[in-house]
Amino acid sequence: MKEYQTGQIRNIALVSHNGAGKTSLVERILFKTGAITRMGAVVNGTAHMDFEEEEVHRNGSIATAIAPVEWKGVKLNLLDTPGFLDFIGEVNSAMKVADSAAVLVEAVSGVEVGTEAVWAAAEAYGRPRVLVVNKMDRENVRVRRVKESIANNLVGHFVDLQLPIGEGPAFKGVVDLLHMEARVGEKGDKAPIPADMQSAAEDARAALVEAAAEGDDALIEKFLEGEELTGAEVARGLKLATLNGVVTPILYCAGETGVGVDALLDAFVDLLPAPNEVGGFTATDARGESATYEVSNASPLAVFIFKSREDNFGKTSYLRVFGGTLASDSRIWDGARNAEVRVGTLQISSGKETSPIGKLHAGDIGTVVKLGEVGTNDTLGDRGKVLTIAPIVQPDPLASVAIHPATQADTAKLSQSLNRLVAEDLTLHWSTEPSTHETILSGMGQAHLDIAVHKALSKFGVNMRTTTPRVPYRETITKSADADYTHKKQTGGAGQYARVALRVEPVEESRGFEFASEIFGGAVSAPFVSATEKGCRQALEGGVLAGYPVVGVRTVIYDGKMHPVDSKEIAFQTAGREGFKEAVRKAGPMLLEPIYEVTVTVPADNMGDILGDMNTRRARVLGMDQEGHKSIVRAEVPLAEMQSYAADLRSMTQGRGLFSMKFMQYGRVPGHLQDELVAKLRKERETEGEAE
Ligand SMILES: Nc1nc2c(ncn2[C@@H]2O[C@H](COP(=O)(O)OP(=O)(O)O)[C@@H](O)[C@H]2O)c(=O)[nH]1
Ligand SMILES: [Mg+2]
Repeated sequence: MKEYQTGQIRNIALVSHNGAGKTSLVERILFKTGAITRMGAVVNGTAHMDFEEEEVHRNGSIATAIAPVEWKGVKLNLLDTPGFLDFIGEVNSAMKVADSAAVLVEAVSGVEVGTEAVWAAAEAYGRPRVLVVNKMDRENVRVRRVKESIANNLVGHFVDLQLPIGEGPAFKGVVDLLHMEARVGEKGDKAPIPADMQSAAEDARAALVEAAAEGDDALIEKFLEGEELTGAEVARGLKLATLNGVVTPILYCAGETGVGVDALLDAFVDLLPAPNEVGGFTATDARGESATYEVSNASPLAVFIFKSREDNFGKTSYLRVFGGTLASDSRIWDGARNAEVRVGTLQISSGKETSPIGKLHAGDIGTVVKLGEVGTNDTLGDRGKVLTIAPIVQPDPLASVAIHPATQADTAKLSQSLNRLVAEDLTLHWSTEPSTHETILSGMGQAHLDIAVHKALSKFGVNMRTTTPRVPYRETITKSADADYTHKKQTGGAGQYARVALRVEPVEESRGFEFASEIFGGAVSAPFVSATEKGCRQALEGGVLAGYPVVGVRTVIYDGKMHPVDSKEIAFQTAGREGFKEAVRKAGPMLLEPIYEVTVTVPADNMGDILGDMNTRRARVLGMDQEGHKSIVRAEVPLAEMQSYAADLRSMTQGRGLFSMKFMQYGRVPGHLQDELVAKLRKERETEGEAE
């Protein structure tokens, strides 16, 4: 592919609820623009944008793929994102590098929960957008109904840029209200407006002109004075109104059949902004000062990595040039690591196909292999003028599994392959939980985690089994207590002797563990006080109830006794450890559990069910809100009650509910549940011990 100047580029994220037809639309566009000579299809795994093994297998997208195509001399970088909510991370990264978004709405089902989620993402990034009513050819399409659904569920000022000619299987084309002409058939041939649509088209045109006037003060003045706006003024006004988000134009097409697609591409070129039309990019310099720079070849070099992908050939970095130009076979500076990075051959990627390119101009998107340590969210630039672009903001994880490598060989490769998985996907996290000795993989939902586990096998050859993670409980005390403990071993060989008198006191759990000495007169020497503390700390790792870490305890050693020969550090460690346990046992020990702040957004009709269900989860409702047709509930919920929430919420709301959760604090397990829970956890520990 040739080089394009900044003004000849459009970076457009295609976003929607799963299955609205983004990948099929891109396939059609690739075909229409001559990028491919045979149309593939999502359903049989041959769509060019669904090339990952998992995508072919599932017949749907799980990752963002790029389709660079040329239309009317302009390069459109179409970012085909996955619609499934588990992969919202891919939508966020696409939004980061897109200058606008095309939000697809399926003509029969209308606005769905995923539409609202991607709408919110576009809003969060301030991206101007058009709304594309797609699959217009399906049985049972009712344009009136889909427009109602848009008006009821999305916040915006929507205005028809087109009128559909026919609906359902009778869908033949669109009336372009900007040029007042019809575009019909698979090729988008120009034709006169059908006679029976003439008056409707005139009315719709009037509404469009009014909306266009809103884009510019001079135009609105002219409009209000009753003067006719010229065609060029309407086009310019509409572009500005769209850019500022005061208007969202609606278009109609059937991506798979191609009807309406020519007019759609025209609108992408004419209405959506080039990279240098969106008000620049913000970055911080080496001194930490933030400023806005023009997206221009003349600006300091700023290359942002928005995606990394590994396969057998190594790592591919997907990058967007925000400022300056980036040339193949050049050197570039990695400010974060203070190191020079060699850039090999730059590529233009279309799905999995790549072609080399000599240079990328400001605003363009490309890929390069083997950037070494460089990863997603890094900004590369000039050594003398390092700029940093803010990282992509990703949501907190919603689901976790415990990972168990299948064999010894898998264990050896586990952490390396987990590191590679999370480097590719920033909504995926892994850690080891010390209190349960489990390796935890967290992500956006069960499907997300299943796919990650599958990828570990297919890409890195690591086989792992998953289970529901154990809740990382903690233990604490509820009152003060004392212990006077003597450790004595004086039979045969060298003896051991230590006596310690300890007091444990409850303190705020966040204070963890504190240790103090109130020894006066040298009953226990300083090194043995330290040894005692060491012993107490050992005991913290596994509490007396069920072996979970102990927090919120202050320990005071206030007396003790040494033996002139048999006292040694190891003896005081033992006495400290055992004395601490004894004191804790008397201090009303109690289990603590992690509490999360959960936010649930559902259609208002579901509010009652959600609240009722929250009651069964030991939740404490913090607040309720109404936003349009949506109800929002915020509550504190113990993690133990949230393990299957994604699936439960889906069934309570027919998939129309969304939730997020964030760790808040540890809280006490209610008294009436303690004994049973402790018994259960002890049993688990025993079986775990046997298994090892
Ligand atoms: N009738 C009809 N079906 C379509 C159209 N576009 C896509 N589909 C079908 O809708 C399903 C989902 O399409 P896909 O492109 O994977 O949607 P995506 O999830 O948005 O990428 C597939 O079975 C397609 O064959 C269309 O324009 N008309
Ligand atoms: Mg897709």
